[in-house]
Amino acid sequence: MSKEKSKTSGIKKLAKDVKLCRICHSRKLFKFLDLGSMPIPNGFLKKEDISFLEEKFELSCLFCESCGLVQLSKVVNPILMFKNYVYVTSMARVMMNNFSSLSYQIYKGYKLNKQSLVVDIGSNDGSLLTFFKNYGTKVLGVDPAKNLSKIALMKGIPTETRLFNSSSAKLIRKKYGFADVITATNVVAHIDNLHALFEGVSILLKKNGAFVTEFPYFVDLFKKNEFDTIYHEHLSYFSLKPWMKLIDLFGFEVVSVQKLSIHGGSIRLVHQRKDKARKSILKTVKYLISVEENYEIYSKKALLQFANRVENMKSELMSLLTDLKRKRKRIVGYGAAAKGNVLANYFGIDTGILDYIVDSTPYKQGLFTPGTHIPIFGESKLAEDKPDYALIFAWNFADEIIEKERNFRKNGGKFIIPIPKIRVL
Ligand code: JHZ
Ligand code: ZN
Repeated sequence: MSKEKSKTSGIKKLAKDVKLCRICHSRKLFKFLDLGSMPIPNGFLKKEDISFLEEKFELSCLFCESCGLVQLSKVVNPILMFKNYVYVTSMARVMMNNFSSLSYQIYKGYKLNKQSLVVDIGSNDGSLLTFFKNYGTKVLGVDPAKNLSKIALMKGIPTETRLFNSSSAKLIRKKYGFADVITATNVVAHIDNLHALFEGVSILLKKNGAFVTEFPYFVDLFKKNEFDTIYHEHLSYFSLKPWMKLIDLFGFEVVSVQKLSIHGGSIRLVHQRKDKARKSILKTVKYLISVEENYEIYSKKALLQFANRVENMKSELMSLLTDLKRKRKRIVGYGAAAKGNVLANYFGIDTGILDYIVDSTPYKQGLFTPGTHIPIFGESKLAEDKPDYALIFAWNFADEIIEKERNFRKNGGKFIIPIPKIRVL
């Protein structure tokens, strides 16, 4: 039997090197973090695929010395990563609450009505658009994942199964008309060609329309050691300074900025086309950029110190886990998060340490983690099996998980939370 992995065999180019900054096109890219090579973090495996060779890709971070954008050194072919996507937004209550607040803010703020069209880029299972639909607006999802578009369609959310760029924007405009609002939550970091994204937004958005985006904020990643959110799907790690440079190129301005706690710390930005008549919030943005500079996220030295902190966390967690194993403790994982696969692969946490991982996502149950091959079960296994420790890979949901699983601790179980610093509760 061939050892070639069937999933990748039809794809011509699996990955390409990043030579130019995707915002300012500078070549002055400084590598400050190298997490080695690992499989794509949502590349969960079926049992029968475990014996096949897994494709591994370099995971390194570059800092653009010209505009300040942090980006990966490799772009893995998006077809490989997103065609059949296992991450389902509606699984997490926190995400749904966030969508509820976003849709309320935009529906009220932009006085949307039943004629208004809201287009969501990277619409996943249609979770965000369901809120807008319930307010009575017209909605359209755009997402390349066939499996997710199907779910969205079943929920009554019309969805175009394709990547968003200038040509799909034209097609959508022709078919559905101009959009009053375009949303893009947790997806801009996935997009290689940011210029094409903004070209598409410019094509599709009404003159006074709003472009709303949310993405994990690099300042939080840096401050809170969230190195495991660095993975192949996330091509860029945005802070405001480079982002402002990008939107300026396309004639947009920020009209609202909010910090959010989701995904370890994110930012929500509302943009409109530049308009002199509008009271500018540039002062606020400038203040936030000065805060970024105070954190030294634009300093090569501070970025190298970040890389050092990651190394220290690796030795600390691994000595805790190996010590527990020496004491014959049974350890499992909680939440087969994509970021958990980065942490496990980089630190070397495999089935020698974890018996299994529990996860609420039906898609992931029965599969095995990429690279480390840890089996995934439903959450109920934790209560049935009563292991001694559960390492929370989905540390961004630690409060929600600990609250839900209070019986685990009542019965003597302990949780290990790896990020921002290692804690045992
Ligand atoms: P979660 C995702 O990363 C993927 P991941 C994506 N690429 C992205 O950009 C970011 O988010 C920002 C499970 N769980 O959401 C569900 C439980 O089992 O932190 C998920 O598998 N029980 C789009 O994958 C995982 O944990 C629970 O009670 O790192 C969490 O993954 C809860 C709350 C979650 O994202
Ligand atoms: Zn740049």
